[in-house]
Amino acid sequence: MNDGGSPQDTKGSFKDKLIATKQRWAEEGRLLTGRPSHREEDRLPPGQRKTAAWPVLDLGVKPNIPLDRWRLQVDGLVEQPMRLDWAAFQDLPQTDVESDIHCVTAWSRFDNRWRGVAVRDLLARVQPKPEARFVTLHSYDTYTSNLPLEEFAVEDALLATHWNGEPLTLEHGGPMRAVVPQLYFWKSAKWVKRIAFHAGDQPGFWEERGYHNHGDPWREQRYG
Ligand SMILES: Nc1nc2c(c(=O)[nH]1)N[C@H]1C(S)=C(S)[C@@H](COP(=O)(O)O)O[C@H]1N2
Ligand SMILES: [Mo]
Repeated sequence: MNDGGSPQDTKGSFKDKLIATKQRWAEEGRLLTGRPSHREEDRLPPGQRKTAAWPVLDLGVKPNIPLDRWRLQVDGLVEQPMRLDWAAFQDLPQTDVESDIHCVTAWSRFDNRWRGVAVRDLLARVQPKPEARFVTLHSYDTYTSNLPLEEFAVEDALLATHWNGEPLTLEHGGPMRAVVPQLYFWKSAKWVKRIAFHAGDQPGFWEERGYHNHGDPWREQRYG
């Protein structure tokens, strides 16, 4: 007799259960493939929200330096001070890195592809002296920012000339800006003209105006 215990019915009911279970897993998001190793909220520092746009923040001045007049000076407590023109700067090794931007005004922008000169390659050339512990970045718009040398020396800190495959636009700091991704973005000076190494710390533009001297987004060091 062919009743509900037949192999075909058993097979049919087993499949129904499997489908129902898998459907429940899908609703719960289980067994997802292609999931990043970290969840998005793990990449978002406290109090930040993700944006797809890239806002522009500056002091109201966008210094337009023609490349033939552009210079980068690196001085202070270094063994080999340097003054580079654009061609000499281009001759330094070029590095590609990807990093997230965290601005103190609470937006974060993920997955920025930067190209430029790795800070580490610059440090290898100028050789900071043992007493050098802090760095001040000076910009063509008179902006300054300060940071500990060990924060500047991280592996993915860059003197960036390109973003997502294109030359940096003027409004975002072109022709060259610093990118120090593990600190709030105000530390990443745009239009850099001088990098100075010091034994003591000197607060920069925003650090003198109520912003935190260190600026670690993961510890929410916004104001200080
Ligand atoms: N030279 C210079 N660099 C600067 C600034 C500035 O006003 N001048 N603003 C800082 C601030 S507050 C932020 S959030 C970022 C903004 O960079 P963006 O305009 O490319 O987003 O640049 C930082 N670097
Ligand atoms: Mo900012």
